[in-house]
Amino acid sequence: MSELDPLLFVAIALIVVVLGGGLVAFGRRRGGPPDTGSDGPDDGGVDLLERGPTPPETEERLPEVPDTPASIAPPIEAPPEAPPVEEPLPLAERFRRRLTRTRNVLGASVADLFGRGVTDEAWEGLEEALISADVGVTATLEIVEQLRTRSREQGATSAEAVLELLKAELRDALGSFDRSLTRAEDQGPTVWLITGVNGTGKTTTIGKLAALEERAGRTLVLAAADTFRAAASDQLAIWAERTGADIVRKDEGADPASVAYEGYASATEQAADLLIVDTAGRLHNKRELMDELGKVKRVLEKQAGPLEETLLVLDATTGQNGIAQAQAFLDAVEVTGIVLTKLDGSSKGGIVVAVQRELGLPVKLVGLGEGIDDLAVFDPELFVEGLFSELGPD
Ligand SMILES: Nc1nc2c(ncn2[C@@H]2O[C@H](COP(=O)(O)OP(=O)(O)O)[C@@H](O)[C@H]2O)c(=O)[nH]1
Ligand SMILES: [Mg+2]
Repeated sequence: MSELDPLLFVAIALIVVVLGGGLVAFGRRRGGPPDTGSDGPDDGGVDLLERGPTPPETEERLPEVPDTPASIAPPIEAPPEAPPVEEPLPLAERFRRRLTRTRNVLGASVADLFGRGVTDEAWEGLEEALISADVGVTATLEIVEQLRTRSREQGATSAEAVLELLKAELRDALGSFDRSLTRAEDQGPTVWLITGVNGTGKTTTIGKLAALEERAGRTLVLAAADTFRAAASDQLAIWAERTGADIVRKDEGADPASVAYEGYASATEQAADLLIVDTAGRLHNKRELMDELGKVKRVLEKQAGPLEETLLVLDATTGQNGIAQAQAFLDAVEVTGIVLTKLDGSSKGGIVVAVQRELGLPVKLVGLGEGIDDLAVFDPELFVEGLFSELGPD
């Protein structure tokens, strides 16, 4: 008999385990979704929601089931409404984050170079770094020359001291322009004409601008005067929808000037605050480009008088090439300011210095990403800080 005791004990234990397991399974079937993973999330959700009569039980039991598959839980919650990704990052932080690639070229090298003393090699290294960041050869030579003089005068012996002087020099090189976007004084809608080579970011910039303007409570019309491809006006239409702006568009191949014309007429009729005109930027024939852009501008000016802004969009990732391309546009229309896009993806952020210097125009806006909020009024102070912020106190 005594030999049977352990067997009996095992048998009882088995019964308890089996019964217990059954109870848990029963409990799960009643109070929570099965953990087999075979049910899709929808089934689980419906199953739970339909069990109306015993809500308190259901609610109490849910937390008791430790291994409820995560995929089944969401349907109980409200459907995932796209969370407002309002990221109210301060502008300084945005510049800092988005300038990483240029900072890797420029900021890091300043620390490396001057960490071992203010030497001739360090100055040469700085020259190279500035040229790699596309500040431009002439501007670089001038900046470094000035910097050497100043650091001698001020007895700068540390990397930190040189860095402070370099920042001041870059801020000087960026100058103090009025970078605000001009608006019509009183009557008639403000008109901003957006030009630039294809792919530089015109349409995206217009979308971002529309968002800013709508948020500021202004009403606007977008004119899709890039009629070269249907996709171009489709893209603008998507931005119009996203931002709540009105759009005037025509079929592919329509006369861009007539789209601009109708855009202004519509903006006037609606008493909108602003008309932004998108254009095509094909460059295989400069004559054609000049004719087309010139005509769009003339037609608009006939209606509206001098345009408040004619912005030229340049892609920062193309560096010095972008500046060469710009000339065709400057010959075609009188440009009032530059929009420098894709600073976030470029290690050539120094191009801001070169652009202003070589074109004699202010960089008014910069693109810091593809998102709707990734457009900023260019701020030399924040830009320079952003380039070197890893070195300074955080
Ligand atoms: N990373 C980055 N991409 C940009 C920026 N601006 C525009 N883009 C992208 O550049 C591409 C061309 O832009 P689009 O507006 O169509 O250029 P458009 O041909 O001049 O109208 C698109 O993929 C945009 O998302 C920017 O500031 N940063
Ligand atoms: Mg476009």
